[in-house]
Amino acid sequence: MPKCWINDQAVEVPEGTTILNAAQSVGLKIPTLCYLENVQAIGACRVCLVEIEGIKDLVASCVTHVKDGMKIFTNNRRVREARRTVVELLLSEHEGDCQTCDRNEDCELQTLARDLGIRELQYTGEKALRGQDHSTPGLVRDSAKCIMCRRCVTICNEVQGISALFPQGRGFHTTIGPAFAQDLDTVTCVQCGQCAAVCPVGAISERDQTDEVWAALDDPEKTVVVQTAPAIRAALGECFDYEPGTRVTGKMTTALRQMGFDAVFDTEFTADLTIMEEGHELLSRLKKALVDGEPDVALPQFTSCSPGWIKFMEYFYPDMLPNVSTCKSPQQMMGAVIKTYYAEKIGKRPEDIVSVSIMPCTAKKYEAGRPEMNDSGTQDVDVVLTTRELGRMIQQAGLDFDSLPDGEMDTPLGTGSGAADIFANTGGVMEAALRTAYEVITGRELPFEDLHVKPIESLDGVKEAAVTIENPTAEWSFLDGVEVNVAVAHGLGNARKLVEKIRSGEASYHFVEVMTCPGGCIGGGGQPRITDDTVRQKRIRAIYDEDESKTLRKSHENPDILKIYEEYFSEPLGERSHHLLHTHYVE
Ligand code: HC1
Repeated sequence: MPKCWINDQAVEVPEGTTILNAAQSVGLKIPTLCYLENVQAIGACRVCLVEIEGIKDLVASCVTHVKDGMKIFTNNRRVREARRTVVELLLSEHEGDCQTCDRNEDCELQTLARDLGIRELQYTGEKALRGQDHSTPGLVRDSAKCIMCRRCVTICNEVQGISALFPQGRGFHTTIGPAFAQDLDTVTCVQCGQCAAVCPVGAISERDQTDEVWAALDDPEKTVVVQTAPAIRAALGECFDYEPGTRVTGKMTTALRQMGFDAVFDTEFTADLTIMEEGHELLSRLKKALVDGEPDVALPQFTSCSPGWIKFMEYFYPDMLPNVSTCKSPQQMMGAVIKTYYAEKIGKRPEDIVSVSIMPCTAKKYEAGRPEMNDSGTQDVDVVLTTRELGRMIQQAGLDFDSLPDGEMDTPLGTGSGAADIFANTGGVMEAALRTAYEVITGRELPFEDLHVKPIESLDGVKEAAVTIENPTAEWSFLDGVEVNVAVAHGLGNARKLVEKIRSGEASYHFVEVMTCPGGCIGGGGQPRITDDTVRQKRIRAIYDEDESKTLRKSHENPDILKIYEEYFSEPLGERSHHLLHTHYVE
């Protein structure tokens, strides 16, 4: 192990460790605007400069490896002045409308300028002409704020494998965006928002729709109903400086009620409904293939709750769309249920209701506006807000989040099982489905410790598990001894690898879960911004804690789910379900 001295402190690190990581390992922070743990280390921003004794020029610590005997200075006068100059030059080019920027007080450049003591701009002059892009429902780009850090380019190309963003032009006139300076809606952008989640400044953000929601809340003629996604409860607290992974379900519910929502519902209710529908859809496909001998049954079945993934399949693998479950996402099932079943219960017409959802995802904004999502006769979900937008609304409402008491969601659409909680984590939809499907087939509980399917719970990009069916009930006897093979991918780059293997026949499964974002929805593009896996892990743990804290941990045992089938849908895959809960996707 090389031993070096960082600011006179002896540090031993494994071979190949960068100076940036070595400093972090002993609690020394070196600022950076372009580094992304495990994803990008390119020394583009030059903010992480350090001095090495005996070397003339300062070096970028994110791309320089520690060598035995190195003497490194991370914060001496020379380093501080160089860093300051780098940031002053970035500020000279940056569109500095900080007071009105949605990243005000949440901007890495602003924070760094403050930390470096920059109080006035040293350099002013010509600014490159760069434009704005409002072409998509999910995202807004303002290139005048871009600092060319390349984080968005790397995440879009190397992690998501979408390749919608590139550096173009040269030198001062370089811009980052879709090829030939087109807008995002002309390229294969799936609006996952991972670019917005890693952008250090306000160059890419979610489309802000908070004003639309305030207008609805102020309209006495409207009943304004809100649903909250599983992943919000593990991350919203970060908007109020809570430790990542603090569960804030109760405070969030109270905040929403105090802001004026007429009813607060849980997307987890329709996550449970999804398991009922999607599980039965899978069993029906298996029956057609194994009993009826139908030749063209599309297997494996792919999950369909993540809208970026759906768009990905439509763009890149349209021939495999029959494999995608016909189930709408839980967000869209809730939208349809609110404007039909719930509307009937409260004696309202669908057009009298404004249905708002709080999602960790920018693609959900796009999903809500898809033409297929109007089965109530009006748009089923009217407005989608991200976790970050909800955080801003709570601040605008003047609520002291910390002192809010815990509230309970409303009935009948506010109850979710532990299986629905874990939808937020990569592997969670699959585990939830197996908890129910195994029990439907055998009458017995999934035979895994604490109901967890451990092989699919990690942050590995592609994961597999197998469950052998033993002693099924008479109805499912054709599955006796069948090993059900499942796979899980998160992040679209991993999804592409998995789909390619399935397509080529190299791998074969019965059921496959894909979530668009790294880590699943807990790492969604609309969540409080993160640049490393530590926060993802904490959110994932918080979600499993929520699941394990419940006695209701299986979707098919949710009493309100049983009730809605009894009162409204009759049975999974029935006629009304077909109309309201399922859809089809187009090439
Ligand atoms: Fe998700 Fe889903 S898990 S897609 O990540 O299936 O966004 O949280 O709400 O719809 O339930 C998102 C989260 C979310 C849906 C559910």
